[in-house]
Formats: sequence, structure tokens, C-alpha cells
Amino acid sequence: MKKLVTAALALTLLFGSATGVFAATVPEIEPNNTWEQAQPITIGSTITAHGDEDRFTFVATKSGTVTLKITLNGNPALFASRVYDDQMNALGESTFGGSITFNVAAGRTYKLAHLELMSSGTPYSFTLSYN
Ligand SMILES: [Ca+2]
Repeated sequence: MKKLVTAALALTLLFGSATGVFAATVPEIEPNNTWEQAQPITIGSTITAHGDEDRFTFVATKSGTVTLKITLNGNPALFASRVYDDQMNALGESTFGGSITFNVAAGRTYKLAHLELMSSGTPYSFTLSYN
């Protein structure tokens, strides 16, 4: 009985900590194919999305370095990602997943676009996090 209680407690702790880390997983909201329709997201969250043309915006809550990590689950013919600042200067780009690391300044708005062509349809995901 004691072992069972210990296991239950361990599971509670495990799920408790997992929830804390992964709580901010959100699906994309279509339509998001133009900058006017860009979906607001936050640094620290993971977004799952069906690829076509997907645009997002986020505001840096503090200055520092942010990494965008993209995970492809399908097998698209083309997948390209690009990060811009609020003046539409490109800060970095990546093709077929991978990651982009870029500097942010507190209070500034940033933009992110993913373009996916001819995917098998399985959602891709990406995570934005401070380094
Ligand atoms: Ca879209």
C-alpha cells in the first residue's frame, strides 16, 4: 500500500511539473494567412498548426535572445520559416524545420511566418522560448 501511495505521489509530482512546463500549448487559429490575420502568441508557448501559410505575432516581455524551434511531423515539399521585427526586417530564417535564434528588445513586437507546401497534413509545431 505504501508503494502505491508513493507511486501516486510521484505521478502527481510528474504531472504537476509537466503541466507547468507544457501548459502553454495552443492550436493555431485560422485564418492566419495574412499579416492582418496574424495570430497573437506568447514567448514560452508551443503552437500546433496545419501548414499552409501561417502568420503569428508576439511581443517580447523582456530583452534577450529567443529561439524558435520548429518540429515537422509531415513530409512537406517545402517548409520555410522567417522571423521579422516590427519594421519587417528579417531576423532569421530556416527551411524544413530546425531553429532560428534572434535577439529581442522588451516591449517590441515581432512577427513570424511559416509557409508549407504539399504537406501530408500532419500538424507541425513550434516553440518560442527565451534562452
Ligand atoms: Ca494558415
